[in-house]
Amino acid sequence: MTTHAEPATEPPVSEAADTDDEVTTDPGWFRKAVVYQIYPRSFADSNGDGIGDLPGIISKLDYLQKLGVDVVWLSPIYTSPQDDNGYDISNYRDVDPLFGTLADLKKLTDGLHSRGMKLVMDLVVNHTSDEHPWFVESRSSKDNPKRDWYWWRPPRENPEAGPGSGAEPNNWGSAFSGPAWEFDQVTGEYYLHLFSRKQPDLNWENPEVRAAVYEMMNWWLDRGVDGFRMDVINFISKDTSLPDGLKAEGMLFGDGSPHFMSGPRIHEFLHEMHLEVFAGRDKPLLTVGEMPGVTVEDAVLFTDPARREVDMVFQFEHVALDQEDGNKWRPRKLRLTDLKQSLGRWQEGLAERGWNSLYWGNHDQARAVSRFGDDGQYRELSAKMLAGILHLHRGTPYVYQGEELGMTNMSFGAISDYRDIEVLNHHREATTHLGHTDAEVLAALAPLNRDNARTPVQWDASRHGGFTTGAPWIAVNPNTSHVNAAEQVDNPDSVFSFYRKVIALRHSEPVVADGDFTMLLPDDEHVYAFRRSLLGPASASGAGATPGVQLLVLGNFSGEDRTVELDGGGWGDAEAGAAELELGHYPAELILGNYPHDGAGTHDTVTLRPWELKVFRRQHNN
Ligand code: TEU
Ligand code: CA
Repeated sequence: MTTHAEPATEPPVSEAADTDDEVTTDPGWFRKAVVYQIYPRSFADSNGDGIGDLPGIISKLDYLQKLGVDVVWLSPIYTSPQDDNGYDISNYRDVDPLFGTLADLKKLTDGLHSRGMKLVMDLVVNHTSDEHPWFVESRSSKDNPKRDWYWWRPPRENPEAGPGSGAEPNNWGSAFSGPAWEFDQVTGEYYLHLFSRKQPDLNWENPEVRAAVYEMMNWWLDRGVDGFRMDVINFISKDTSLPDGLKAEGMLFGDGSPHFMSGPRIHEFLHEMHLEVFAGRDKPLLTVGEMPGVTVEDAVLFTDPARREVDMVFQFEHVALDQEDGNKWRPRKLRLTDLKQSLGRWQEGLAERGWNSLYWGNHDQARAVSRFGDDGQYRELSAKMLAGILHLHRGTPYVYQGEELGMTNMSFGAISDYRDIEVLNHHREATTHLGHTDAEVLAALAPLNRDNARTPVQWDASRHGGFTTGAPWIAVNPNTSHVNAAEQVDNPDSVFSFYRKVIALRHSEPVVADGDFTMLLPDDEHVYAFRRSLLGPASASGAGATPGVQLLVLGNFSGEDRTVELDGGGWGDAEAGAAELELGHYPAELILGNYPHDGAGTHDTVTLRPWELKVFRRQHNN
């Protein structure tokens, strides 16, 4: 854990106001920004077909503005057979009729822009749909000009294997169960698909593929979108020899990830993309790379502004701590010390160079309050506490739709209640090839399956939560009767109102965006504690002439009272040791909390009530 008290090195941030003839773009603008993720299928349905759509989103723009977010990241709305809910794209330059039209998208873009928000699109270019014309051509013959746009390999020598089975070119498994290879009758070869068989991987070694992707990205930026969230972008460079992966005991397939995660040419490709797509565009854009398995060391390289790759990455370490061997079907209890150790290491690793993204959830993860908080008695308190803890780390926070309402995991019944290809395929494989019972598999997949996060946004207490007038594509959580936006938007004590406050704090308080981060109490199993510090602006007489600002953030991750000792030389300063906190020597103000009354505390201790969050602010001399 970082114990040093050095000031954060601040990049040159231009405070100059824009003028008509000279556009100044603040390169670090996204430090102050909060991003809201929309999973369109589950957001709001305008036409009663049970599936969320673009007009539905447009009808909720005032809601987003009220929440105060700066950027909307829209999960895929492109033409798609919907094998993986739109992450299988058959036309990158059109909108799927399920969701609307290009004209609707323009209206959405304009509606966001006119409210001061930006639009970030999902970019899914590790793979296309097998129905994309590129793949249709590629599979048509071995000498088709697009043959080499994908990964085709002949069957492996295996005398026992019949045609198309057991002769896969290597032993890799797909993320959605089964082998990562599909045999194609037309040419008698296999193609690689790290995800579903309807998601063939593009061959980024081929410069024509890269050029086609960059052209498409430029087309979108020219149409006014403000950036991209890049799906599994660290999978695009593969070891071209595609070697077998290690096969763990009890597993059906080898683990190919060392051969495609952050592969040999990944930095080269992302830098090239930057030059071909982003360089020279002077409006503020956002690029965030989704990167399963990325390490802190690599993330520094990906996000160092001087290297011109991406602004930030989504790392996966903290969302793998509550499972055995990173296997989401083998959930286990999370230890708070593991969470602090992991997030603290990311804070420290990207303190000087690079930038963090911050998230508890998204469309692939369980609901934050069910996973990290308490979705029973303390649902509201813990949802608020989690918001405060996450958003006050150093980095750009992401809010996943419904998180701002404290939406919870869904309790599904039979496997037929699920919709996600990942969970359906896993259930089939586990009950057939691995010999587990239906009940065992259902119990194991309940906590972390992706459909937890994909139930519709709960707008009101009506039958389908105000999401649709028809039959929703996936069940609405019955707790919409009391967990819903209508109840919360104008209620000052709601989770929604708390998110508004936390988001507003980032905009008004520079230490939230720019301050450095010091983890405190790393060994405490119940209390999450850290300090943020920002030196005051240097005056003419030199640095340190004006007071700086510090925040002390305390969160109780338990349902019992917890008392924290405040001792030593000041909020965990280096001299006092990182494990100690102190309030007494300086006047500190409680600026944010999730209980109506301040509660107990003396100069020497603070007692946190169940799931309590307390944020203190003080000025200090530099
Ligand atoms: O997810 C990539 C990814 O690695 C996972 O988080 C994935 O959800 C998988 O479940 C691992 O268990 C991205 C998208 O966010 C996801 O929705 C897509 O299904 C996937 O890529 C393929 O495009
Ligand atoms: Ca619809």
